[in-house]
Amino acid sequence: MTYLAKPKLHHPDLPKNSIGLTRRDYEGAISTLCAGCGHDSISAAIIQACWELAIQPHRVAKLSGIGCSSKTPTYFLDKSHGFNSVHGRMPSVLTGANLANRDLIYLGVSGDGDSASIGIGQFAHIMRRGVNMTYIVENNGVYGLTKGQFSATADQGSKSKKGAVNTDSAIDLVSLGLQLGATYVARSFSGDKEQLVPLIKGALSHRGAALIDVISPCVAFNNHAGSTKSYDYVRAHNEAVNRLDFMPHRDAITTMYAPGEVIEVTQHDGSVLRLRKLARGYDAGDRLAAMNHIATHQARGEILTGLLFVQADADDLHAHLNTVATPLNRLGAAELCPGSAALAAINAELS
Ligand SMILES: Cc1ncc(C[n+]2csc(CCOP(=O)(O)OP(=O)(O)O)c2C)c(N)n1
Ligand code: SF4
Ligand SMILES: [Mg+2]
Repeated sequence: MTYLAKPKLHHPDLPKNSIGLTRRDYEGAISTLCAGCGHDSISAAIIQACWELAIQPHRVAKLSGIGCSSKTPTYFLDKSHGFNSVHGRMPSVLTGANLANRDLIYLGVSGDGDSASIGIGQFAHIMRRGVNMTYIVENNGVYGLTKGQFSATADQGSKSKKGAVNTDSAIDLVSLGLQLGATYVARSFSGDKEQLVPLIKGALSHRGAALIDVISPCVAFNNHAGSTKSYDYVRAHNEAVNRLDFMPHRDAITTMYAPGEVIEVTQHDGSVLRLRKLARGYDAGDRLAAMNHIATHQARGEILTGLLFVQADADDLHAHLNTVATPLNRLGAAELCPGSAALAAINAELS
């Protein structure tokens, strides 16, 4: 059985958010992933972020491909819209849904195989088009669901559980996302909820393509010595450039840190990203510097995490295409069919 409903009973005194919902209201079915799988921690972080933001679950559309990671939308937000697509094809389905109804909050969940192997073409185009979404890659360096083959994000020289050495160069998804034009780019670790939850909140409030690459160890096939995606390796090589505090626009903004240590970035919806700098001189507003910084640390075997780049005033695909503001399902016959005179005028322009 792959689907187990959670009992609905819960403690009557569970804390409620500003719309009267408890964390339980953002949960899904009981997970059937392996105990200790990093993906379950990411689901918990998504639940926490949506609860803290007081998002109405029915306003979220969660989309995924195929893989253990792509199964996870079943385990959170069971009152949201969901679409489990084909391996590597989530981005095109998400793009279509977003173009048809811009009023929903789009959450794409994918794996490193799903996004960096079979789906890399789709990944590239959704980033460069600036589709308004949060795109989370649950990155374990292997095809977990099909029993642990190396994926395209496995580091060159890293070892499989059976001892095979990966000879291919790794694709670094945050570098790729930066190069392709994503306007909110972050990396985190499934074992660091304190870092991950605010990063998800910031991404959900960002307008444009928001990518979060989350290193998420696969305990069944990629958590041994020699792997660069194991819990031990990531803990030992994690270098955070900053720590993010997220403040929704309705909260009063108070200054808690000395100037120089903190940068505040106001997003288009009025929410504020407060970045506590950890790396000296790191500027999350400079795309080229971010790419350089990532590559420098990668060469030393370090994994750079935090909010790596943000462009707060970014536009999205709807702005690029100048689409109508009303979702298509709310347009009437008059708007959808302007009549033969208007059609004749358009045809005349083209002749
Ligand atoms: C078109 C197609 N090709 C291959 C497969 C087999 N397949 C299913 S999941 C998967 C890899 C999943 O890896 P990843 O996206 O990294 O997810 P994980 O299980 O590691 O979370 C593969 C190759 C498939 N389902 N569909
Ligand atoms: S096989 Fe790996 S990725 Fe899949 S559920 Fe188990 S630990 Fe997670
Ligand atoms: Mg994987």
